[in-house]
Amino acid sequence: MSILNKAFALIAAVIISNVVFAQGERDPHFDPVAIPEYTLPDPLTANDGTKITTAEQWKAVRRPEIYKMFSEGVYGVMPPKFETMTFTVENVKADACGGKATRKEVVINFNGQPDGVKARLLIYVPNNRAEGKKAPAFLGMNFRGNHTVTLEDDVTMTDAWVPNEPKEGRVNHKSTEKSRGKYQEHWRWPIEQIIDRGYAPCTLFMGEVAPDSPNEYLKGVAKLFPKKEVKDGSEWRAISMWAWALSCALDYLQTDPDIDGTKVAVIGHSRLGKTALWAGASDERFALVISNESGCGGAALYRRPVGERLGFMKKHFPHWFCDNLFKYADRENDLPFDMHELIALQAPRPVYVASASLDIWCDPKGEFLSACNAEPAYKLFYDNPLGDDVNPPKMPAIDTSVGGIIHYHVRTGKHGLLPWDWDKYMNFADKYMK
Ligand code: GTR
Repeated sequence: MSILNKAFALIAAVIISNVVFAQGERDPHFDPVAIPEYTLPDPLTANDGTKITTAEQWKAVRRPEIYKMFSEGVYGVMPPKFETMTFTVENVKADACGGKATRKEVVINFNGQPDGVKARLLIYVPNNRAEGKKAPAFLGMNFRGNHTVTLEDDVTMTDAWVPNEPKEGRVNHKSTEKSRGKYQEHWRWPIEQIIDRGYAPCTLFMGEVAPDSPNEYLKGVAKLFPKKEVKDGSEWRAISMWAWALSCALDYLQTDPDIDGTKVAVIGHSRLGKTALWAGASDERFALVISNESGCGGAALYRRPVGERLGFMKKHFPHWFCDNLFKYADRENDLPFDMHELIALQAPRPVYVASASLDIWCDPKGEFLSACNAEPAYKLFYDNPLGDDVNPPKMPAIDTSVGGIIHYHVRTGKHGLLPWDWDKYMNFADKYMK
């Protein structure tokens, strides 16, 4: 080895060991080289061995089979929605964001009872629209409350449980005035950027639906349902509750006179990216689905032992997934499905999967391969769903948005949903939602 090569090797070792060190408990699975061979389940082989060759067979036979595996084996079974659900529009402001948008808050009362569980949907409709034209929309949850994603000081502050962070104005699990507009830099909803592109940003706080804590998550919409007596490991958990609420929010959006309810994209980052994929799979009315760095339990393939693994999730996030999934902790290769089939469930709708170059925890390559391996299902509907510029297993160049109706990018940098990502999502949406 030349001196120069030795120097490079040393620098690489230092960088890798720093990443490992920084990841603490996440160390054991950070190993960019040792990926054993694996075979992905074929999305087009039905449970009885039949080969699926047409879109009709996919819709009637295979899609329901795959959906059932994810429902009973990953996120838990969602109950039906209440026919008595109500929506009340409040706090309307016609000249929000310097006149660019009309803001409204919609109180969703999930069972319509006076003491029912409620969540507020925050909506900004762009004012600059052609006469009578309804706006396409992006719907997704936020991490810390609607009042944290906007600088407007009259948006209702959530009184739901929040994780403590005194520096950001969250104490005793409650939000304070100090938390207004303090949305985490990397989890952002760039409201004006979205409005300027002609889309309506629509968001609700995950904690009003199911607080994001193993000890608290049953204190949201779960309260509305009787406890199941027979437990078979498929009971719904927080991600299913969040996805269920997104579908309730879509019910409202389809009635809003200013929104085009047939053009609503569902989007989410990280744990909410897992949620967006599950919401898209569960409610086919979503016109387009976006997974931003959803990682393990989202787009990333379980069969690649890179980044987060099921054993870690079982310990830290037992309230996200149903118990049946955790039976596969440390034996992910035995799973009867893999996450490319969750992407396949989005077919034939446009789907965008994205990663960040330093976000090893989410396994960018696993997310990319998952998107690519959803292709057989999309091929039942389109000639060239991946487009000409995607050549799996080779990762596309960094900071390049690639693909066809299945789209992908890996952005430079860390875990986060940045304006750059939004720009690419809106370029993609422009093709299908305008
Ligand atoms: C991490 C978790 C990931 C991801 C992320 C997030 O701690 O391990 O699966 O969901 O949180 O949501 O930001």
